[in-house]
Amino acid sequence: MKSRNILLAIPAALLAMTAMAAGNHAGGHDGVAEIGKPGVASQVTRTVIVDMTDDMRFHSSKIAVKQGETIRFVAKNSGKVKHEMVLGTLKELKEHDEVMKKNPEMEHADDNMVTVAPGKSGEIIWQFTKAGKVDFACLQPGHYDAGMKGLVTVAASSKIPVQGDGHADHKH
Ligand SMILES: [Cu+2]
Repeated sequence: MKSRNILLAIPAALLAMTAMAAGNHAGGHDGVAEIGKPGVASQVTRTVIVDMTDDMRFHSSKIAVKQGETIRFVAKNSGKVKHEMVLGTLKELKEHDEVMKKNPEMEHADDNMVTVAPGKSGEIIWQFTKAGKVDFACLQPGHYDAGMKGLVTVAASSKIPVQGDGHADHKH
């Protein structure tokens, strides 16, 4: 698709502005603004349960949300090995997957991911600020390659203010 090339051509200055607009979360993940931002518990509009199983699948792996929605993902590990749910762009997930392969014992944690022990569940609260697609995957070594991935489709909404123009009012 041509549109991907256009995305890659966004000047660094614009990306820097986007990062600033993302506000107080200085996580250093360049793609955070693209996939949304950490959500606030009091603003959760919906809970989505995602079951993670040892056949290397998420159930469901296809999730539909509306732009502006804050979702509480409850990631349930029904398997006997560790699984995790990591939200990101496909590019970020692939890069992160490579790092995890080289450092299988690496502990990693951030607002866009949750690592879950067998039989347990964990959660991610995430606000989808931009219409489009947000990928997710399990980055335990080998799991992504085995197909443990999914997709959140974010439908455009006209009801919320335009993001990132600095004029959005802050509601509580
Ligand atoms: Cu897994």
